[in-house]
Amino acid sequence: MSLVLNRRTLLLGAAATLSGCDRLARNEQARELLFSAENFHKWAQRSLMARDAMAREFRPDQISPFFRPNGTANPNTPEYRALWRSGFADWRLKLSGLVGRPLSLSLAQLHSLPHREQITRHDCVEGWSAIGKWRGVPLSLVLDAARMSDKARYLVFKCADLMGDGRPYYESIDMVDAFHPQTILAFALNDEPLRVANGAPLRLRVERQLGYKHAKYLMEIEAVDTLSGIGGGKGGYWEDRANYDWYAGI
Ligand SMILES: Nc1nc2c(c(=O)[nH]1)N[C@H]1C(S)=C(S)[C@@H](COP(=O)(O)O)O[C@H]1N2
Ligand SMILES: [Mo]
Repeated sequence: MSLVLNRRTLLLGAAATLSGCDRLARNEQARELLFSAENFHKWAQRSLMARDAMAREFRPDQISPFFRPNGTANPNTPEYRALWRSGFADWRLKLSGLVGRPLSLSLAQLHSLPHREQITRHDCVEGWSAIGKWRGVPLSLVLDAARMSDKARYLVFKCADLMGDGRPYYESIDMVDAFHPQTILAFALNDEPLRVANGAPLRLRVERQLGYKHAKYLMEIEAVDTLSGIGGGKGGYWEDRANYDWYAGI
């Protein structure tokens, strides 16, 4: 199943289910509250309960002793090596596309934002899984800071690594996953800074999706209204290359 939604269609859906609320909607203050990005995930939760359910979280004693790296274990490009050498001091995460305020965030800035910690199970299509404790910034906070446009339907995650065929790894998610409370930009795994093998300095955790959606080595997040024209047009490296499902919900 693949749902094509933006914030407005979702809110309209939510409003439709709230019959008898017209009077409330006519009130300007209420309207502002309804349409503020800060409150978006709450509304998504009400209108699309299944999509917005929380992924299971585990206890510390259930953490896997080793979180196996998969796919690229080191981007190893000249650009990435230079960033790594400086301890990622010169690395920036760009927020671009359909946003009111494009951002360029340093690791220090991301560290200064509120964090979330979650112990979750990562499931790879190749048939293995691992439980890890992730720490990072809720993606919704960054999207609110960038004043994402109502026209945005997807976020595209651009990575630092090139794959065997020379194409860059990338992924994309819709707004339901973007504003999900467990969707974070993670910079730590098991209480240590993210290792290169697991996506340093920053990776996506999108816990209701299979492993390949969790883009590592993040460089840029672009808000777009269509995925056509990006990469092969199917929304991700493996979607383009091997016909993996774009919607890989678990
Ligand atoms: N940039 C980038 N992100 C990526 C990959 C990759 O090769 N490059 N592999 C994906 C796959 S298939 C999986 S299962 C997970 C593996 O994450 P890990 O290396 O921390 O185990 O990262 C995903 N994100
Ligand atoms: Mo995977």
